[in-house]
Amino acid sequence: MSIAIITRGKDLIPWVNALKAKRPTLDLRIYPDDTNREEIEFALAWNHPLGAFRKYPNLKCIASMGAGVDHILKDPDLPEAAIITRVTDQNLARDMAEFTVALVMNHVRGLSFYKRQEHKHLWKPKPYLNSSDITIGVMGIGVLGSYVATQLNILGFKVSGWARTTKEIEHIDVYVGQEELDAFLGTANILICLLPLTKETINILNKQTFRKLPEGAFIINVARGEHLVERDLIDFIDVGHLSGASLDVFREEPLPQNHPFWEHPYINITPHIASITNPATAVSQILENYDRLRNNEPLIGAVSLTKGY
Ligand code: OXD
Repeated sequence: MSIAIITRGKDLIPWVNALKAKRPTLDLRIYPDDTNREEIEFALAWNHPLGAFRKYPNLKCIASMGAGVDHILKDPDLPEAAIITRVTDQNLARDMAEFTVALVMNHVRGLSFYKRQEHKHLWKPKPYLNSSDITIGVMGIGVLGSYVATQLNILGFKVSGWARTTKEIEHIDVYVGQEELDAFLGTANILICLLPLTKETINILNKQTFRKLPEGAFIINVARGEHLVERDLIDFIDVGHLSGASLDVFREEPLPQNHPFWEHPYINITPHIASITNPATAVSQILENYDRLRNNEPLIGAVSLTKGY
């Protein structure tokens, strides 16, 4: 068996090195320079050219090179027989938790506020809230979201989660489904989006959602740019209902030079770096799945096509 890597615009050197270091005999092919595509049953993919999988008539597994699979599922021409997997590496959850904690603390302790004051040479302390006075709502409590929620709770925040189906997470109030969305939003002083991108969650950060948040709520989006209706965010910050946002993901990446988010005083931008898959650790799961596929065993991180994650 051989593995094909099918991507666009990704630096493949660390991936090839990590795969070769773990499995020196691996027969690795890189699209579009590969031949004999009928030999390929296992593909690694990130942001592939749509339709490319169809060129591999015997594909049995398409493994995402990250936690998200929306870039694969948006292909209308997916081979029906292929199982799709995503990286569930515990390092991704740790990195995401560290990053969201940094964003939450930046907001809670007013670091961006003081940065703006610093530019004006202003020395004006303002009162601040303690973690126990703040409720953080985490939308999406899968592998990443539940870890993030737990870490924030350890810091003393009240944390609630919103999920599609019931989940038990110690110390976290879990709200379920559309019926409990309003109740979940009603208490969230900080709303963190960690949802998978599906047809149910696209544009979920919109004016209806923002309206239900308490006055002064803060938005953190570390999931996908398509979750957010950008104009609604700006409007709700500008009228003062939201206090601001930290965004790591955007509908268009890199964020276009003339985008209003760049100049907005209450919006912090980072370039999609919340939690970056480390090839050195992710390849262990990928090679494990490669072996499992050969042995007809269930794959780790297999995605449900109906749920979309
Ligand atoms: C991912 C990402 O899905 O980097 O892994 O966004």
